[in-house]
Amino acid sequence: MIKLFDTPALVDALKNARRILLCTHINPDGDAIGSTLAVYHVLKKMGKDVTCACADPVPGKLMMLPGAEVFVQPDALEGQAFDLAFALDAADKGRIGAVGSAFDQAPFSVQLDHHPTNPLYADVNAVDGHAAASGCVVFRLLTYMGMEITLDIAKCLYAAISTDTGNFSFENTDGEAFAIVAELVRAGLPLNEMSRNLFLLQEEAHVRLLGRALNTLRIFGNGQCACMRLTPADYQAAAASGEHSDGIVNYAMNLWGVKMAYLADEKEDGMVKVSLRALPPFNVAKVAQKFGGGGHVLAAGCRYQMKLEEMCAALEKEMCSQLEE
Ligand SMILES: [Mn+2]
Repeated sequence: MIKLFDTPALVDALKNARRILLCTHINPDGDAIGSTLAVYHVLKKMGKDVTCACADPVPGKLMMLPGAEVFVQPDALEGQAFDLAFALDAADKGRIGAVGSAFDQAPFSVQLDHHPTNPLYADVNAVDGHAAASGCVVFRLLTYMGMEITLDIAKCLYAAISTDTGNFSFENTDGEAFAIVAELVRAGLPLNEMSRNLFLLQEEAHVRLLGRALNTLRIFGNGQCACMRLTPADYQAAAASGEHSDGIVNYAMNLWGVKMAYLADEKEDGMVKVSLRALPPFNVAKVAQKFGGGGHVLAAGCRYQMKLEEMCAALEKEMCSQLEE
C-alpha cells in the first residue's frame, strides 16, 4: 500500500483542531459524499465538532448513507468559525464552489484527493493520483490512524469506491479497490442492498422515458450504428425532466454489433441535445465537434439548433462516413 507523504501532517492537523469543516465538490457524486461522510464518522468518534458542507444538495440515491442528512449548504456557514478546513475529492479549489470562502477563512487547510491534476491547494495535501477513488485514500488514512472500520464507515466507503469505479468495471478498478471492499464486507457491509440502491433502483420517470425512447430504436450503417430519439411530448407523457434521460443512450450502444450510437433529444426551444457513444477505433468527439459540441473520443455530446429529422440525418451521415474510412 502506498504511504502518503503528508499523512502524518494530516493526522496531526485533525488531532489539533476542535471545530472542523469538511467539504467536497459541486454536483457531488458517491465518492464525494461517501469519502466525506466516512471521515465525518471518524472525527465524531474522536469527539470533534464537525460540519459537512457542499455547494449542492446530496443526490437522492445517496441519502441512504449514514450521516447524509448532516450536510449543510454554504449559507449555513455564515458567521461560523472553524479551526480547520478539510476538502475531499475536490480536484482544485474552484470545485468546492460556494464553500470556498469558508475554506479560505479557516486558519489551516488540508485536503485528500485522487485526481492526478490536483494542484495541491491546501496547507497539507494527501493526494494520490493513482488511487481509484478518494475513498481508497480515506481507507489508507483510517488504517494509518488505527481506526476501526465501523458499519457506517463501511457503507460510506463502499459508496465512494463502487461509484468511482463504475461498479468495479472501469479501467481504474485496481487490486487495492477490491482489497478494501473485502475489508468492508468483513466489517458487515450489506453488499446486495447497497449495490441495489446505488446501481439498480431507478425513478419511475426514468424508466417510462426509457420505454418511449426504446420504441424509436433504429439500426443503420449495416448494423453497426443505433439511435433513439426523444421529444418534449415524451417527457410530458413520462412526467420526466432533463436528468431522467441520463444513461438512455447506452441501451442503443449496448446492442450486439453496434459500434456507434446516439440519442437525439429535441428540446422545447428548438435545440436538439445529442448524446453520442462509440467503441474503438471510432471517434464520436469528431461528430460532436461538427455541431459545436465536444467531449471524449468514446463519449461526446452537443446541442444544435436544427429540426429533429434533419439533425438525425446529418449525424448519421457523419457516423457512416467514419464506417467507410
Ligand atoms: Mn473521486
